[in-house]
Amino acid sequence: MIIKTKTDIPSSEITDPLIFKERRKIIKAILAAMAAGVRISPASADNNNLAWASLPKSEFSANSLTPTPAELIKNYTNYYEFAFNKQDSTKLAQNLRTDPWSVEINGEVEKPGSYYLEDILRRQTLQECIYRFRCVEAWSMVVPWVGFSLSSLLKMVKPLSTARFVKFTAVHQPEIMPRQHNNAMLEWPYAEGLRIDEAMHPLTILAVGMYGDMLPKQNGAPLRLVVPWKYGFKSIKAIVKIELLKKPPVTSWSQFAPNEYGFYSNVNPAVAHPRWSQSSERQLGSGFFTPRRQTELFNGYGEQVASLYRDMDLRHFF
Ligand SMILES: Nc1nc2c(c(=O)[nH]1)N[C@H]1C(S)=C(S)[C@@H](COP(=O)(O)O)O[C@H]1N2
Ligand SMILES: [Mo]
Repeated sequence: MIIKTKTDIPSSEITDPLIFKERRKIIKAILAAMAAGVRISPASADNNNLAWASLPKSEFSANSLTPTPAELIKNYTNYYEFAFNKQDSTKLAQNLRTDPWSVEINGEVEKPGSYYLEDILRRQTLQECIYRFRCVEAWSMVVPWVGFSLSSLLKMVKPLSTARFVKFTAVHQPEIMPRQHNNAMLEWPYAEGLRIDEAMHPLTILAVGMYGDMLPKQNGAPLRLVVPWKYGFKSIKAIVKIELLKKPPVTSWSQFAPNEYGFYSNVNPAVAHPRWSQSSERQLGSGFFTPRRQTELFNGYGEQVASLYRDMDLRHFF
């Protein structure tokens, strides 16, 4: 199977079809090499997690944040292609084949093409990014993602000056995704979007791993977006297409309920969801008596991102 690419990647660097079957291994090896010096940290050994101690840390990884236990992150997932219920979506997501995987990148770029994930990864620097994650349903967690900045991928394909927005499209596989099969709720495939400056912001990453290992399928393997200052639904899982556009894309949730899920959807405690308050959040894994956390504007990343929204009125912001 040959995927045509219009890229400047020398052919020697494009994966040989003979090692096609080894893709998963290659990606694992890339992760491992990045993390040279695996050790088990006493703190996480209880959870059966390997802490890949020397994976370089993103400058935005706050040391003050304690990651939510992996078992919780892995078992409490929103993946509506599979199920509405968080346990069922975790289980059914195991049916997704994530290997081989390629991403089509097109639109307002100099180098459109279909890129194999491992060819993308070879050119990226993986980092550990410990980020807060806030779902619009008012729960939150802290996730130690492994990923690379979206901007460095976009730079690889050279956006044209006409590129003003980026649209992301998730995989469409109704055979294994029951709710796509039934046409339930959203227009499938799941699609999300960012303004180009949001996409180029260094906080915005594409994640391929979590807790120093490959991303679990239910958490969006093999490639998902993470935009930590926006509500979780913007962080689209299982991306197969990235388009650079002149106009704002139609996105699944804002198409479904425009008055509840806006295109921007920046975390904002002052703007209530029509059906519930956004002023506080339940932290996954916190004890019964732990008070809810006060939600912060831009999920606590205001210092980094507030300037992107200088001209906008935060009171009408969703
Ligand atoms: N393709 C796809 N991406 C998705 C979703 C989804 O249903 N399908 N759910 C979103 C929502 S609502 C949230 S809160 C996060 C959840 O990420 P997690 O399951 O890894 O915690 O994924 C987002 N990305
Ligand atoms: Mo969500």
